[in-house]
Amino acid sequence: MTTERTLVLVKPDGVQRGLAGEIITRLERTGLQIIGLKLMQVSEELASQHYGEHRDKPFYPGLVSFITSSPVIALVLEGPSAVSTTRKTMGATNPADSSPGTIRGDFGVDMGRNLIHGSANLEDAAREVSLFFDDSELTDYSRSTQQWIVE
Ligand code: D4T
Repeated sequence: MTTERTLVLVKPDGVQRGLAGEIITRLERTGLQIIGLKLMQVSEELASQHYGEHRDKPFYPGLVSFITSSPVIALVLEGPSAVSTTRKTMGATNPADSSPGTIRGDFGVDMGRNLIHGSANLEDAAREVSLFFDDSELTDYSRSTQQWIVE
């Protein structure tokens, strides 16, 4: 079993609406382990690096102004299949298409206010984790519950 790391952002709408705890709880309950966490203001520069792949899309300006509009909570989660487990817990990009029981399906109705970001694949995860966190901000620790989470 391969251990993965993924970057999660509780976006400004999640923080402003007081849903950060609920969102983090849902991710934590999967069994994935939080190894980094901080409240931070995303700068224009960081936003443009993070959303570089969307630079030419019509929704890009709105994306950058939204993510820089108010603080986000950034997390690094670690565990088996961390990338896909997080994406499944989040739901589809457009909350209108997200299933009930997912974070976006339960708390969102609009594509531009989809509450949470999670890295799309392992390559993006590695890049995004190092964009948002210094190595010194990530913590290596073991949990006594781990034997009840992973065989
Ligand atoms: P993020 O990156 O926020 O986790 O979302 P996804 O990985 O699920 O989706 P994405 O990269 O394709 O889109 C990034 C971000 O842009 C917004 N968006 C997207 C939008 O406002 N209009 C659009 O048409 C699309 C495709 C929503 C998420």
